[in-house]
Amino acid sequence: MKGLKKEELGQLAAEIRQELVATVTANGGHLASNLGAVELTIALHRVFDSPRDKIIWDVGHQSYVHKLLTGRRQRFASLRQYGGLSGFTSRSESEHDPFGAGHASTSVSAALGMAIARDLSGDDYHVVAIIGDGAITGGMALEALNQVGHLSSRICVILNDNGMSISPTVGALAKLLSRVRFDYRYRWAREESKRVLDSIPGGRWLWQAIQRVRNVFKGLIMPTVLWEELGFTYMGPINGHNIAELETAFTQARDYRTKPTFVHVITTKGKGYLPAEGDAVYFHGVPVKGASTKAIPSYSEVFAQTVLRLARENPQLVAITPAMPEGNCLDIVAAEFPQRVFDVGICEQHAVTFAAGLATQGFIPIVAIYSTFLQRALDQLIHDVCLQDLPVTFAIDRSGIVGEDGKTHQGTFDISYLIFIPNLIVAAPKDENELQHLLYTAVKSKHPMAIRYPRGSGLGVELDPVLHEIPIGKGEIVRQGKDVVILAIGTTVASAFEAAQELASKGIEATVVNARFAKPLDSELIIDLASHIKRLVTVEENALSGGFGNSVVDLLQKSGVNDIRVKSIGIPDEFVEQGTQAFLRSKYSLDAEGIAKQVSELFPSHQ
Ligand SMILES: Cc1ncc(C[n+]2csc(CCOP(=O)(O)OP(=O)(O)O)c2C)c(N)n1
Repeated sequence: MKGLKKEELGQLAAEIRQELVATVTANGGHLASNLGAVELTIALHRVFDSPRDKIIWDVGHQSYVHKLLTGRRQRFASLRQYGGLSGFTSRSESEHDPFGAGHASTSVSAALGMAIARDLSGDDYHVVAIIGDGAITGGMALEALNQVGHLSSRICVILNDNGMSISPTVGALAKLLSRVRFDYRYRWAREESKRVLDSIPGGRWLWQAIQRVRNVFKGLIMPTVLWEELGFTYMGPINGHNIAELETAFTQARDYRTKPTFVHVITTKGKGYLPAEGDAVYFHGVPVKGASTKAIPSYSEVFAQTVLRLARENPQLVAITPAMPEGNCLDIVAAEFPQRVFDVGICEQHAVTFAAGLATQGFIPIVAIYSTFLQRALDQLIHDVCLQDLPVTFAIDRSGIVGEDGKTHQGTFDISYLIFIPNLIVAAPKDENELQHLLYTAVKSKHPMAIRYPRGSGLGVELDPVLHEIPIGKGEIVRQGKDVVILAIGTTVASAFEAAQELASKGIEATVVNARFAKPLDSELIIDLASHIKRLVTVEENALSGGFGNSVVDLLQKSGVNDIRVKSIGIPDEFVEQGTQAFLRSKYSLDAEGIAKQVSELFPSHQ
């Protein structure tokens, strides 16, 4: 590619876009972000020398073009499939991915680490971080920029500014950037005016006078001063779809050796594919072709509809999302209560402590957050919410296996990282109807409570019109049987129930329990059943280490119920690959067939 003539690059960009649209509309994935980064990526690879120079993509969701240009074109059709190319950057996938990602706002920290390592070992490569205007609002990115400015290390930060996170980027920084984008459009107008003035007598003098006045006010009208004050040399704004302009800016940044550089590139999300340009929010992450369009509402939809009902009844109820108002459907609530729904940006830690602050003043905050991203805010959860026993509800979406987003996004750790926290109630509904009752219970509970639910449609059960409280720490028996207890939590209850039907045909009668709460456990029910039935299987879509099953075993040991056989089904000590949810559930024996097989192994005579 480096050898291509300048006039051939437009064709390359067009071919890349064709390939992106063809593959991503089939496999699902981040289409709009990649379409917007085509020219930027081409220019980057023409100016920098990967893998010697380190190119670090923040989040990694916009790295598809980089993958196509760094030897992964042949495998591109396997994007996001089991065993295929990751939808993010991954060190194990290519030497051109010096840092793996999936979660936002890590690139500048990683880049700084590499730059310092380079300097300490006397090497000379370049380190480049490419970060979006959404990801740069994350606290970690700002912490890193702060240290880069302090150390004045030689790194290049490229801001890929398209005005969008998944939704339009929010926050004061976003406003500042949009002023620059405005100025960028203004610059085109200015160039046009110059051309016109140059063509009339006296026009040049008039132009110079206008420029002098403008320069006096430059600091005021150009908010770029911020980056300079932070210790960077600022370049931009650059037209992110003009390869020549990009190459010039990147070359200057590469060759500037005394200070960190900040190149501000303006791009259009979805560029070159009209449907995506028109609806960048939908095309941020498109579903797999042929994905179910069942009329059954998703768990996220039922969650949001319930919040809406509760918000109508209680003016103290507020909802918070760190940058995912579409994903968790809080946009439905925001449409009716714009003042009571807060998109805080990609700022999970802040979201949690912000909720804690609201709770101290008698408000009832619901933090809607994906399981994988709540990992970021563990200390805020412990220190700011639970230690003070503040009534914050955590609606933990995308818990368990999420599918094609893979290792960085699976929500398989939350039970483990929640149940050790004092004061916190941890629940998981067996279906979408129970989700609404648990939410109702949580906002009434006056304590911190976490409710985990999975990605995708509910089971299609009826939704009770009247909400009621569920007794905290109480499970329910959904099927009676004398041979074995299957103690399931969350959506595994439905699969356990189905498994029990299958087992009955083999002559094994199972009691199935919907545990509902991972903390507090329904100790009375569990001890009673275990001491009578003597065979117990726990099922959870969570890591086995520190999970629900572990805590049940612990309970049995502490209660002296020893003479029973216990088996735990869940995720072993590994990161779960990408693949369809159905495939992965089957791989880990979390579907009905797998559960039935695992349970029947406790009955050798019935095999
Ligand atoms: C910690 C974390 N929170 C949320 C997300 C979900 N997420 C993925 S991409 C994205 C938006 C990123 O916006 P930006 O950096 O501007 O990139 P763009 O897609 O607009 O190019 C979000 C919120 C994430 N990956 N990581």
